[in-house]
Amino acid sequence: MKKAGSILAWHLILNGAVDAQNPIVQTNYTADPAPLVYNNKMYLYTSHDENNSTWFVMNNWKLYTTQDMVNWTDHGAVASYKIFDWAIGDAWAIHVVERNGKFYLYAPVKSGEKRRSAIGVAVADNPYGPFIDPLGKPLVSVGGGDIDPSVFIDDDGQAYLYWGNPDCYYAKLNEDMISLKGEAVPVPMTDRSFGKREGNVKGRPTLYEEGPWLYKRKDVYYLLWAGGPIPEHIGYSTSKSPTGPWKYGGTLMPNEGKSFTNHPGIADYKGKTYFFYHNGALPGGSGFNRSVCVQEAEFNKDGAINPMKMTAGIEKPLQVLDPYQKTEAETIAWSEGVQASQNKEVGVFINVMQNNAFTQVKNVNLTREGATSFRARVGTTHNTGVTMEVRLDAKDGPLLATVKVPLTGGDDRWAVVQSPLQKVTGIHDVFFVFKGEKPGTVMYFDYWMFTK
Ligand code: FUB
Repeated sequence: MKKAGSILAWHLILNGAVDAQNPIVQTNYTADPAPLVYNNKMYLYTSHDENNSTWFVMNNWKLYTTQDMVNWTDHGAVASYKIFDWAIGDAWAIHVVERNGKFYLYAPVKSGEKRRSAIGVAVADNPYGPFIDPLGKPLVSVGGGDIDPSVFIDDDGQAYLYWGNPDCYYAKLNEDMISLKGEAVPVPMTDRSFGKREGNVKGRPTLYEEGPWLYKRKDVYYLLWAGGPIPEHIGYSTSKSPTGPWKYGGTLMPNEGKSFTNHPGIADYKGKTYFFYHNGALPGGSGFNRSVCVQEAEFNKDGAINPMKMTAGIEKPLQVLDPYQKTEAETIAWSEGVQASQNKEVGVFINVMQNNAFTQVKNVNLTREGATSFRARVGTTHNTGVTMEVRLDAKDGPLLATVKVPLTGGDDRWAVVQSPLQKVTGIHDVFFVFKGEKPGTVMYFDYWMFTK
């Protein structure tokens, strides 16, 4: 068994630190990606595999956001299964959608009364929560494997909820988004719709396993799903209607990546289509220690989605990052040796776990003249020369600034420190490299900015 926190001491297993982007999050294990585009920003809700799990140990859901698809900001846990009074655990795959300025979180959790999964809905006034259960009971409890809810709102305003493992169901939602319009409808499991499963089918006659995600492009409806047998791949089906009949479209992503599950999510953003999935690619990764990933999806002229293999992620940021605005330390393109933590004093912050740990922020716009100093909110519990270096383009790249981190005494006590900054211009990656000899609690880092 690995020690708690050992996931943070990993070294890169993809293309070398500066180029990799997948998995999107290196500071926690995350699974079941559920993207939401709202007000020109990509929100990514995930489930959260607790460190060193040997089963699905999942208690809360996390939120990450980006505007450039490479630097992701960690907003911490935005809800847990405890928002549902009737739930006793199992914060599995959620989906959050927006309607008329309200945010609806559909969640499978274990019902205390039924001792099995049921789907609840919780509502918030903004994407960050708090999410409140308006029903005080499950929205769906059919009993046929009520997990993996996903919601799609069609152009005519009708919302559809899909879910289920091993059966797939859909139901229409009323405009209030918290009640069903009519009954749950089982989706016919035919070879034509979901492909034929070979060998021992064990009550699963087609390739469909779980994780249905409904998406529309032009006039075609796509149902993406995780397919069996285990280890899972991602398959998809298409239809002219949001309720089928479905036509099997083939394998979208074959099984790979050290997780026996996979889980699709897809969203259009700034003229591109992004496909989200998960694997076990981080050190310590496995089917119960998963990580969310993203890459671009491409469509053929006939509407088929190009099959894809797992890649290192998005290479080209969609926009530059402005260093003259306060940026959270937990806005990261890539990191090693740091953990995201959260408290009531500063919200989410970075906890540095080892000497030479670093975070990388991509595509920082330094073309504007005049930055002469670097400012950051930091802290440490040590008085043994803890420093934070600001470097250009690599973790051993040109040194722009060195900040001495004062002894503050804990992650509830912080200091804003300032250091002179070397003159620099152009668009660069910025690396924060942390130096200190006390493994586990080197220092804390909350935000940074360049100033005149
Ligand atoms: O994360 C728990 C379960 O694993 C999800 O509900 C499935 O989709 C699979 O990813």
